[in-house]
Amino acid sequence: MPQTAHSPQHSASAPALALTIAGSEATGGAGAQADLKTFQELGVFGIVALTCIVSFDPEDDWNHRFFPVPTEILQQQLDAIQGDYPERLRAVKLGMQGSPEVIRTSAAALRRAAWDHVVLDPVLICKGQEPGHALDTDQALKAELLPLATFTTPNHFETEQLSGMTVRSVEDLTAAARRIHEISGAAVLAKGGMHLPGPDAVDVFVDGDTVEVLSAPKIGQSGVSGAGCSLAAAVTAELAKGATALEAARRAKEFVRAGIAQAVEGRTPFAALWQGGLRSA
Ligand code: PXL
Repeated sequence: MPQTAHSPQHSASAPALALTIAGSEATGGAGAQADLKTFQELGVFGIVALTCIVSFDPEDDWNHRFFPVPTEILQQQLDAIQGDYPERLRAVKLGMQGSPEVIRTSAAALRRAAWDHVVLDPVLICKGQEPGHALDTDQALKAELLPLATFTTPNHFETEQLSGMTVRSVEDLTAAARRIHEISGAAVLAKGGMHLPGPDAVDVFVDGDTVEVLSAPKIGQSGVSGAGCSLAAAVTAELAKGATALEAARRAKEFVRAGIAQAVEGRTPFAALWQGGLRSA
């Protein structure tokens, strides 16, 4: 390969790198847009391989319209990225995959390289997808991606699905997070969000013998778009910079709390998290 003026030395202040393999969400609340903004905000050089394009439909109650990126095109993106940074890229986040074929393509790319951190946001359903199709996607995600994850961030629904347990309390959430940790070997940050009763938004972190309940007052009455994506992206960014899994979970929760407090209102039913929340907190 030809040497260029800027290879092969990297300055000591060069940023850490992080890749997200995720979908586009056009209004800028969720998906790859949220991931990239989060990476940038936390001082990490962000890279995207796009899996699908989601556009909410203003004429149909903002339901999701979903267009999958053909797997050859995802492969081309991954080839470019992995060819460019064969050694430096050690942290990846997996967001919405959307189909079993995309999951297999992502899993194969992950197996081709050595990773320090594989953060799985196990996005299981997206409105606008066929239920049968979504079930295949769920099974492929469990079979192909969960075993590769070093950290996973399931929401309430995904925690129930992945653990096979019902979650109605913090104790249930803890038991389910432990189960997912046993199945996957990954650090687990299971999110109660707005789904558990009480004044606080409670998440449970489980890794080996460490169990920590992370709690912060709920803000508003409904969820905010991009909260799950930004949380997992913030975990990925902090891990890429060298944080421990527990430190990454704590900082990510703080990042998301500040972003929800200053969410951006539009016409969709959910406001969008502002990734700059900590700057003006
Ligand atoms: O929040 C889950 C999510 C992830 N990725 C994309 C999305 C959504 C939800 O709308 O559109 C691309």
